[in-house]
Amino acid sequence: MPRAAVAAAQETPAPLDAAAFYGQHCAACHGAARLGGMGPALLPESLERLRPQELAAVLRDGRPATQMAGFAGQLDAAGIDALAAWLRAAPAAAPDWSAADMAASRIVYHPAGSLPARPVFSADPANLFLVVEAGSHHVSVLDGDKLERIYRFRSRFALHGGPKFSHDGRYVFFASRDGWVSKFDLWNLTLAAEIRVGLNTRNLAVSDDGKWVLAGNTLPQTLVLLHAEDLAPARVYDVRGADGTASRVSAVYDAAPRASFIVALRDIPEVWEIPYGAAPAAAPPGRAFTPRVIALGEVLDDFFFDQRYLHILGASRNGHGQVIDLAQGRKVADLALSGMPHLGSGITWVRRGREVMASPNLKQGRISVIDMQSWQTVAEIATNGPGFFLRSHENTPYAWTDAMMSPRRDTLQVIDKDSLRVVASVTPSPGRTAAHVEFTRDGRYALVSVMEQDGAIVAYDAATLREVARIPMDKPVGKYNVFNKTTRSSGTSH
Ligand code: DHE
Repeated sequence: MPRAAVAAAQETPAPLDAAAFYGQHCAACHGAARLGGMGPALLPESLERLRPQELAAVLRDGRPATQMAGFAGQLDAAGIDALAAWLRAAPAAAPDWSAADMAASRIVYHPAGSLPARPVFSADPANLFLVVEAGSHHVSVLDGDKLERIYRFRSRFALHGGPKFSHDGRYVFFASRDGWVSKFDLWNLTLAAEIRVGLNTRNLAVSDDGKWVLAGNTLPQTLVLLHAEDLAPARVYDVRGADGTASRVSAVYDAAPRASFIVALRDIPEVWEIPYGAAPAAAPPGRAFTPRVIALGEVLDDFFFDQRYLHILGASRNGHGQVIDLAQGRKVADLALSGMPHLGSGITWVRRGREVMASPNLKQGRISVIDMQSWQTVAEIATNGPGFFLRSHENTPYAWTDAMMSPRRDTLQVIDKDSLRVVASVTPSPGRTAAHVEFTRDGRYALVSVMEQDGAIVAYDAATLREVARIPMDKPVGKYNVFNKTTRSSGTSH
C-alpha cells in the first residue's frame, strides 16, 4: 500500500460497532434488549417522536438532571450518527412483552383498603388539578381554590393522554408512552400500584363503574384489561382485524352511558366496542368483554363522542371525517373537514338552542364548528395557526385555543361561543409556547401551560382575562381538574 494510503487508513477511525457500544455503555440503564430499565425504552417506536437533532443532542450532551451522561468525549459526530441510526432500527429479534413479563412488573404499594378513605389535605378534593410536567417527568397536584401546589411526585417516563379518574375522584390512573400504568391515590398523595402493560402504549380508559382499566398498546399490538383495584391483569386482547391484519391501537375511551370501552385502531378500518357492564345499549347479556367489531369504510383514528355517546365523530389521517352511529354500527353522515382536525380535543356547547361541536386543526389555522343534529359545518373560525387543544366550561361564554404548531405559538385566542368570533387573546410569556387550558371547577379561572423547560402554569380570570397567578413548572403539558373530568364537563375531554 502506498504510504499516503496507509496514513489515511490509520487516521480514519473504524466505523462504530453500535451494538457493542450500546452493550457497554447503555444497556445497564436501558436494558440489554432496549426495553427500558432505570432509563426509558430505546426502541424505534419509543424514539418516533424525537427529531434527529434532538436524539443526536441527547447522545452527545446527555440529559440534565438525569443519569444520562453524554458521549461527546467518546464518540465523534459520525459515531453519534451511527449510534442514533442503530437505535432507530428495529432490533434483530422482535421485542416481546409477555403475560409473565407483565405480571412480574406489577408493584402493589398499598393494597385496596389499607389507607384512610379521606383526604390528608384541607383543599377541596374536587377542585384539585393534576399537572403533567414533561420536562423531568413529574406530576404536580394544585389546589384549584388557592392556585397553589400542594404536592409533586415523579412519574414514569413520558406520560401521554389524559389521566383518568375514578368517579369519587380519589384515584387517578396514568399511562406512560413506555407502557407503564400507574394508579395514584389522590386523597393519600401516594402511588397505589403500577404495572407495565406493554413496550409502547397510547393511553388508557377507566370504566365508569370504577372496576376496570383498559390500556391500548402499539407495541405489542394488544389491549390489556386490568382490575382497577390492584392493576392485576384480567385479559390481553391481540388486536387483529377480520382478515387477520394486526393493528396498533390509536386510543381507548370509556363510553360511560353505554357501559363499554371504545377502541380506535390505527391500521385497520374497524372500531371495537368492549362492553364491561350491564347497560342495555352495550351488549346482550353474556357478551361482556367480547369485542363488538364495527366495520368502517376507511381507517379512522382520531375520535370525538357526543355527550351521550350515541355517535362517534371520527377522522382519518388525511382529514376525512365521518359520523358513526354506535347503536347501528354504521356511518350516518360525512363531515366537511379538511387539514387534520384534532377531534380528540373537541368540545361541545349549546348555541342558540342547538348543540354544536368544535375542534382544533393540527394542519390549518382554523376551528371547525359543527351542528350536532345536521352534521353541517356552522363556521370555520380563522385562528393564528394550527393548534392542538380547545377548551371551555359550562360557566364561561368563551372557548380558548392555541396555535402551538405555528410561529404564533406563544398566544392563545379566546373565542366567543355565541358569535363564533375571536374576541381576545392572551400571551403569557412572549416567544414561549402556550397551550392547553383547563378551568377551575366553577369556570372562574382558566389555567394555561407555558410548555417550556422553565415554564409555568399561568391562571387567568376567565371573565376579565387578567393574570391572577403564575406557578413555575418544568415543561407543563396537560392539566386536569378533578370536578370537570369526573362530571364529564362538555368543555373538556373525558
Ligand atoms: Fe396527544 C391526548 C394522540 C402528540 C399531548 N393524544 C391524546 C389522545 C390521543 C392523542 C388519541 C386522547 C387520549 C386520552 O386523552 O386518553 N397525541 C396523539 C397523537 O397521535 C400525536 C399527534 C402523535 C403521537 O405520536 O402521539 C400526539 N400529544 C402529542 C404531543 O406532542 C403532545 C402535545 C405532548 C406530549 O406529551 O406528547 C400531546 N395528548 C397530549 C395531551 C393529551 C393528549 C396533553 C390529553 C389532553 C386532555 O386534556 O385530555
